[in-house]
Order: sequence, then structure tokens, then C-alpha cells
Amino acid sequence: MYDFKKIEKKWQDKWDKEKTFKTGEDKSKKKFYGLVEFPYPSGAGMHIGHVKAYAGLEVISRKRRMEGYNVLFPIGFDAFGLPTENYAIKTKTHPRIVTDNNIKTFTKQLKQMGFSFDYDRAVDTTDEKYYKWTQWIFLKMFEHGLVFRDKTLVNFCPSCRVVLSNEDSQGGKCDICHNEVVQREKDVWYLRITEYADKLLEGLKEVDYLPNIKVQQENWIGKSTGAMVDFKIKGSKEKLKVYTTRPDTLFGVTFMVIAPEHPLVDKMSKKITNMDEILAYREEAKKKTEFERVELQKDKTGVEIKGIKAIDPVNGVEIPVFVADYVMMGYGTGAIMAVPAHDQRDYDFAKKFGIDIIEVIKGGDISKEAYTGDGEMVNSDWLNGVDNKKEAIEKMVDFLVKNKVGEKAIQFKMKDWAFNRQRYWGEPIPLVHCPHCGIVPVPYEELPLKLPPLEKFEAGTDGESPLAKMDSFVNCKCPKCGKDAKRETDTMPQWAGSSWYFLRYIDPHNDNELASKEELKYWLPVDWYNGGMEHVTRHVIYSRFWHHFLYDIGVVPTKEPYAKRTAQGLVLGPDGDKMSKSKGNVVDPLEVINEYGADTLRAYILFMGEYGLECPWNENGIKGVSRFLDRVYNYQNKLNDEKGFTKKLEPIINKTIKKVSNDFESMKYNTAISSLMILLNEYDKYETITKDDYRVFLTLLNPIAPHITEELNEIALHNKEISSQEWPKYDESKCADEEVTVSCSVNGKLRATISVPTNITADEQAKIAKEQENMKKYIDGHEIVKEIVIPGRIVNIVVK
Ligand code: ANZ
Ligand code: ZN
Repeated sequence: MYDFKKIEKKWQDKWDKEKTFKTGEDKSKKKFYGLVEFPYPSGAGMHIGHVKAYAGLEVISRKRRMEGYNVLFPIGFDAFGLPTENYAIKTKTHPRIVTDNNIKTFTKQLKQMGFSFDYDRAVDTTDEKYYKWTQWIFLKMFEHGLVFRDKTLVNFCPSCRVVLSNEDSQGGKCDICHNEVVQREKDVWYLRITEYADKLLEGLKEVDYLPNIKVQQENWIGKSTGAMVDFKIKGSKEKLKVYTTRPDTLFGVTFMVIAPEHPLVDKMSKKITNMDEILAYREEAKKKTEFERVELQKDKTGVEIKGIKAIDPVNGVEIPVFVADYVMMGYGTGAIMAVPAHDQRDYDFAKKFGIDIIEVIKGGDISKEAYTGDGEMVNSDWLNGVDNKKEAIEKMVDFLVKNKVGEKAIQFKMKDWAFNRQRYWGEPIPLVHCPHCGIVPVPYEELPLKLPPLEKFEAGTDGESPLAKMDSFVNCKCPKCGKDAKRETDTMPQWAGSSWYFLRYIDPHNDNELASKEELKYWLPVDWYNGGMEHVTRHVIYSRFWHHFLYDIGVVPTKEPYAKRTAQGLVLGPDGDKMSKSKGNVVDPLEVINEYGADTLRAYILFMGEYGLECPWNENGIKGVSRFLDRVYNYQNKLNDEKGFTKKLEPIINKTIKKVSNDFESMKYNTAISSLMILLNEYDKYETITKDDYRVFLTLLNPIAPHITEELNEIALHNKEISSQEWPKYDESKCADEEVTVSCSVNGKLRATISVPTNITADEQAKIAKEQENMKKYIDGHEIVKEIVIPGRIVNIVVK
């Protein structure tokens, strides 16, 4: 095997010393901003997932430089948050020291991979000079009414002792420790992200995100259109307002349900005759997570509110009202009109409690289950006979508006963003609680509000922030009235620093602004952002929200931060399972580098399968790639002195340039690499090849395996570095596949002609022939008894 250790070290040192991949200053050049998700520098260092995540845009960035772009390809560290803090607690080292050490190790490891980041622009979210601007943006949001405090039930992780947003507790599990979360009442800071719901949805129209990424974002935002409808409470001035997407079903309402926490219970407490039962049910509901409550399959529970009745506004019918935990306080109005015939949850509930089920849309069999489809209206008085979707919804909304009992309404699934943690290792929230002035922002000039050094940074069991115990931090003077006041002691969540880091890369050392207008104008938007699917609904939404806000206040020049977003698939263990320490199937990239070299690891990770899909690690696969690079290396001894390309190789060289160029752009790295393998096989048919044959091969391979290709380029070709050369161009006229015409017949009668590559196999040719419409016409429905196939000439199918 070639001496990869020596070669890789040599080139990495050179790149480091000469700052080969430093971002250019020339603003007259066209730009490319490639962004990868920055890591949190955990104690475990770089894992194989980072390698795959970064290798993708690494290839694109190297190619862009060779195409003449000014390239910004930065890296940094998302170092606040629980992973670092928990690691610090475990190793009894201060998080500051842990962070600094981890960043050093991580940087070293990234360089060992040969990644062409501009390391001089590295940002660290825990650096005071960085989080000064995180706090600044927060204060701007405060100034614009996007920060508010509310007491609510929150998702609380008892083991991490933090409040989690819905995004961080999906499926009722803590995203950090995977334990069950519970519901707790707490004072929480929120960012009013819901105010941006429409903009975030609209903005998706102008960006190039993978379709599944767009869909996930749309679902997360969850826009729904329907109506608000008021139901009177009999004999009272109170009204029960519901949100429904199905006003067409109003004649089918046979009961109502309110969330156990709904304020109507307290308002009507004098009339309600079974308060005890209802309050007991409310306590039970508090113990459940939202996930448990809304689960479709779950057994429905609830209690009828005795002593009150609601009145259906369309027909005056009196109906019972229940509390049940499948209705959530946080969506719509926290109350629903239940239509058991056409909603499965209402159906299950009605069956259990013996409530009437009235069909109002024809089409299903409601003796078995709810019918949720569309159809003709029945049992609905003046709506009978019309189509529910095409007419009834609109007619009913008109009726509601005319009678002042309802109106059209829009709801979003997305909730406001719980924006605080009771932990030490985060950005201090720059607000002051003053007994006279209320909540007062820390003046901009006083930023950064520094996180004080603290010996005991472990969270208490009371769920209070460790900062709360530090009097010197807590006690302060009110910035407004100068009297004694107290600082907010919660810190910002993990996601704060990563909501704008891509802006800081653009101008990382600016002390006066988060980044200069001129730089922002040149570099934004990010041209291509690659990362994990798991970040699509949190980080990507959050950062789009911050960016839209910054756009609205004139700080950034584009609405959307990322013009394009893609995602890599997971690298699975050799056993096909998700890598995990407990399963012992973790592949350590440093061991692989040590045994095979970084170039082999880079090439293998991109070769192992389709980039966007999950793929298991395969030791034989990496050996194969390693042998391939060895063969590339040995070609330095097979060069002749002829000029240009070997004549006969010209077509395949042109085709390979075209294929590799296009495949890189669509992230089909695996097929790009296999076409390079095929090209090398072609070269093998010759005793010797020309230097140009070799040069073009090395150039195409360079973004994938930069060290070995630079080395060979230097020692065998004596050229200037590949990284400063131009990306190869191809001659389209030489790319055309040579094709021949093949006649296809059924039972000897000519039915179609097809054009196929000269080197087609018999199987491929037969397959194409049988796919022709006019062939199918004579084959389908018959038994094929014989296929006569001569590649490049004929196909004859004999049928009975
Ligand atoms: C009557 C009805 C009849 C409904 C029917 C559905 C089908 P999306 O599409 O997700 O917006 N709903 C409203 N608020 C709720 C809450 N806080 N907790 C639980 N369920 C709630 O769903 C809106 C529908 O979900 C609403 O329309 C309401 O039930 C229910 F055949 O109203 B519907
Ligand atoms: Zn004050």
C-alpha cells in the first residue's frame, strides 16, 4: 500500500501553513457559500456521521474553487448545551475547559480528514464575542414583542432537569437522554415563532429544498383552515368557542369536549354538580404527556360535566359537554364540537359513553367506524343533497357569519418556542426583573452579559438554574430606575447559538455588528446547506425564523437564509443497525484513518451507497476502495511521453468528465466514483497512458481524495497544485453514446424499433424491447414461449 500516512501529513501541513482554502476577498468574483451543520464538540470527538455529513459539500466546495468561484466553506462549534455540560459533570471538569479541549481535538480531527474548511473563520457559540450577538438578537426580538413569559404546562425532563420544547420531546421522550418527559407547570420564556408561521410557509416556495424536507417543514408548521363556531351554554351568558375544520358536519354534532384544563370548568363551577370528579380527572390528565393524550389508538377517557348543556347554533339542539384528555388546550380553542359519525376519536368516545351517532355525509358504514371521506349531505336540513366538500363547507361558513355565531379561521400546529433552560452552560438571558419597572432589558451597550464562572454548575433537583444560587450574578440594579433588581437566571436553549451562526461566518471577527452589511450582501444566501434529517423541524425552522426576523428589521438582505437544503443518510453499523456504544457496532473514523488513510475513508463513505440513504458499513467495501487508490498510485509508472489524450480513450474520458461533474452536483458521489473506476479499467487495457489521461483522472478524483491526487500530480506530472487548477471541461460532441438500431418483433412480425448502445447486453436489450407499447400490445395476455435476442441486432418474442 502507498505510504498514505506520510503523504496525507505532508499535504495537510502544507494546506494549513499556506492557508490554501482561505476564503477569498475578491468581491468581483462569483461566490459560493457551502454550509454544513457545525458539530457540538463532545468528548467523543469526530464520529463517522460527521465524516459523511461533511464529505458531501467538501466535494462540491473543492469543485467550485476549481470552477473559479470565491468559496466560503466554514466550520465552527455549537458548544453550549447539555451534551457538553453533562460531559463536564461526568468528568468533573469545568465546561469551559471541556469545550476548549474538545474544540482543539475536533479541529485536529477535521484537519486529519483533509477537509478544506476555512478554519480561520471558526466560530464558537460559547465565545463571549459570539454570544454577545446571540443576546443582541434576543433583545431585538424582545424590543419587537416577540419575547413573552407565560405560565403553562411544559414538557419537563426529570433526568436532565430541563424544560423541553415540543420539538425536543417528540414522542414523549427527551431528545437528550431519551427518558420519558412529564408535564409541569412553569414560568417560561417564549419566542413568538407562531407570528412567523405564514412567512415560514410562504418562504418554502422560493427555496430549493429536497421535497421530503419541505413536506416535513409544512407538516411541522401545520397550517389548517376551518372555522370558529360559538356554542351557547344553556341558561348562561358563557359561550363555548370551538375550532373545527369541518363546519359542514354541524348537524352531526352530538356532544362537545373541552380540554381538562379549559377555563370554562372554573367559570361554571357554581352550576357544575360534579366538580370533584372533574377536578380529579384534571389532575390525572396533568400526568400525561401530550403525546400520550393525542394518540389515536388510545382508550378514550372522559367525564361528563353535569349541570350544563351546550346548544348547537344550527338547529338549537341541546347537547352534553365532556372533559376528555384527547382534546388539547394548546390547539385551536381547547374545545371541540364532536361529530362521532365522521371523526374516529369522537366515534370511539361516543361508543364508550353511549352517545348518539348521526350520519350527515353519505358514503361509509357508520355501524363499524367513522366515515371520514367526502360525499352527499344528509340529515342536515337545508344542506341536504349537496356535496360536503364542494358546497356544504362554504354554505355553512356563510350561515355562521350571517348569524354571527362563527367565522372562517386558520390554525397552526406550530407552537411558540419555549426559550429557556434551567442550566448553567448556555447564554444568559439578558433581562432584569425589577419590582418597579417589571421586565427590563439589559442595555445593548452592556452586552455581552457574561456567563459568570461558577464552581458548582450542576442543576439542582428543584429545576432552578444554578445561576439562581449565585447572589453576585442575581442581584443588580434596574437599568431603568436604578433600584435593586434581580437578573433572569435561566439561560437560552441549545438552539439559540445555531440559529444564526452562518451569518457570523461571513464576518467572524466583527466587534461592531453581527456581520457587516457589505459582506452579508455578497455572501447571502447560503447557496447550499447540507445536514441531518433530524434537524429539519427544529434547527432549520428556528434559524429560518430568526433570519426572517432579521430581514424584517433590516439586518440581513435576504428573506430566506438557505437557497438549497439537502440531507445525508445515516451510516449504519456493519450489522445494519444504528451505531451505538451499547451495541458495540460503532466505527471510529480515527481507526479507519490510521489503517487505510483519510482519502480511503472519504472515498468509501461517498461510495458506500446513495448519499441521501442510510447505508451499513462494510469492511470489504473499504478494502476495495483502498485497492482502487493503490492502483491509482501505481499508474505513475505507466506514463508515456505522448501529447494529449490517448486517441481511443478520448470518448470515455469526455463522458467520464461529464458524468462525474453532473453526479457531484446531484450528490450521486457513489456513481461518480464508479465511473472513475470504470475509466481506470479502460486505462488498464493499455500498456501505458499519456500524462493528460492521468492528469484528468487525478483532477476528477481530487475533490474526493485530495491528498493522493495532489501527491501524484506533483511527483509524476510536475504540475501546479490541482486545487489551483481548473475543473476539466468536456466536449459534448465526444460524449454521444454510439447507438445502433434494433428491430423488435413478436412472432416474426416487426412491431417496433429501438435504439440502444452498441455494448448493450442481451438481457437489457430484451427488457427495453418488451417495454415498447406496441410490443406490449401483442405480448400482454399471452404466454411467452421463446425469446430470440441478438445484442445490437434483433429481438424476436414468440408467444402462444
Ligand atoms: C368537528 C369535526 C368533524 C372535526 C369531523 C374533524 C372531523 P386539524 O386538521 O389538525 O387542524 N380539534 C380541534 N381542536 C382540537 C384540540 N384542541 N384537541 C384535539 N382535537 C381538536 O384538526 C382540526 C380538527 O381537530 C377539528 O375539526 C376538531 O375536530 C379537532 F368529522 O371538528 B373537528
Ligand atoms: Zn426598575
